[in-house]
Amino acid sequence: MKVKILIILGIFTALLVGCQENKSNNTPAVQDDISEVNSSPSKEEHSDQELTLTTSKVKWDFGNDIDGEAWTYNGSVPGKEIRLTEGQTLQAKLINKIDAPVTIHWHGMVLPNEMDGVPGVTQNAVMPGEDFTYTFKPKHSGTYWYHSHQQSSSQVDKGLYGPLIIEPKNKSYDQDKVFVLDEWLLNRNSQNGMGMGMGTHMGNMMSGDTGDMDTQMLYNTFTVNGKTSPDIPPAKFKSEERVRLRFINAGYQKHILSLSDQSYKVVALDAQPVKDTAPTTDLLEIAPGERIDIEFTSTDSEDWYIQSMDNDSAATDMRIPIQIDEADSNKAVAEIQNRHTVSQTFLESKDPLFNEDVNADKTYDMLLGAEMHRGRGLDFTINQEVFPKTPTLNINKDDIVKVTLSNDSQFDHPMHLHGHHFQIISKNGEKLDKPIVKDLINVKPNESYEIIFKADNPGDWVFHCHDLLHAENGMMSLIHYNGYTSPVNIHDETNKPE
Ligand SMILES: [Cu+2]
Repeated sequence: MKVKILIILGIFTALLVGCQENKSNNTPAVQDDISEVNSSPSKEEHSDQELTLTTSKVKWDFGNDIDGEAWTYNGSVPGKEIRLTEGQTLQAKLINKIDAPVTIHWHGMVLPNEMDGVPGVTQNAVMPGEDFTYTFKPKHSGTYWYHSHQQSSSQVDKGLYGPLIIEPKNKSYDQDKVFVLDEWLLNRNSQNGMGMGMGTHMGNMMSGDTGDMDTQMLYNTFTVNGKTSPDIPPAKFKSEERVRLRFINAGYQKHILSLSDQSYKVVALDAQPVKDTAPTTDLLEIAPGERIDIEFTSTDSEDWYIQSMDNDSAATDMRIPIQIDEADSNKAVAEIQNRHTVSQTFLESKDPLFNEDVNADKTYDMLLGAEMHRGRGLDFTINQEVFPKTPTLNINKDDIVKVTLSNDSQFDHPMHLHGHHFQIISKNGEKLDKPIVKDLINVKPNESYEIIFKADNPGDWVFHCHDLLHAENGMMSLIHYNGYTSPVNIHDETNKPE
């Protein structure tokens, strides 16, 4: 099957490059009704949370009469939802019961380098039958997730991921739900996945947004918390409840979500709180690896859906029923027309890293490219090289580092920096007047961004595209703190950090 995919992908990318030249049976993992409002601080608040994450292969029930093999943490897709309160330390023992080496990367977390879970960079991959204990104390509340970083394009694709939520000490909401989005290539009874992909995505090509077309063509099923519609369990709210929804994109293509006529506020991006904004009914666009938190007060109108507005035949799979207590049960799929997507550059982080213009000690230009190679398919490059030949950014502790990301390809590149937050300071050469702090920025074709961060967490860190298929095919680089010596060897052949 993979050969077939590569051939079709090859044909398709040749087309695009040409254009350019002319110009499982399981219980649901995510808990319901987790938070209690105004609960008094529990005794456990400052104690450690110890847990075990055991990898296993399962036959997973995706819903809608579709099943298939998944690789899991603790037997479910997504893996166990981990919740801590600010101030708690997490101690997670990974036990590997799969016949392949694995790790856990704690996506978005600022933590000590040796806990970052990148094989060959921060640790050796955890071999079958072995274990590794990760211990760290999260610095900031927010929405995070965890996933394997060993051959991650394949292992995350198979389901080795889960949500990690750090709750603030004072909550502003009554209900808190996590939705982890993903795409799969599955055997669907009445449909031929690959054929369907090629045909329907041509429509997308015509509409102009082709940024993740290469990846879209590989999948035929969308899931939310491991389930596909109509088997995504409803989220149930009471009228007048304050609701927080946390969206995590664990897949490799961006998703556009409509919240029907429910007006809401974006309250956090990549776990960074944003300043209060006017409520909106705009569409939410969430890039691979990204997290967006929203809040709203549920009203006693009729039931509704959160639904994918992706120009993709699998969009109807991604439809989350919202049930309001005592509402008319006239659930209808709303017609959503002419809505914009929320522009992140209009939002403002509550806690900027830098309050004023600062001079960078180090600057680095990262040119993101794609190059066709006969026999090998498409390389995704940084400054015309593929990892591990991509240039390493050598920095000193306490440097202020400015990176200019420029996308010279026809594909989206959601670039993710490990171990640090960065502040976006300009888009397409224009300075942003509102600071935005993130750990991932989706750089679309022909876009450029300047980002800036403080080198305050010594180690070796990867900076890579979170379309993990792109990372696998080269789009990854290292940030190295001068004087730091990694305890592990990237050239050890069992370690596959991409
Ligand atoms: Cu990419």
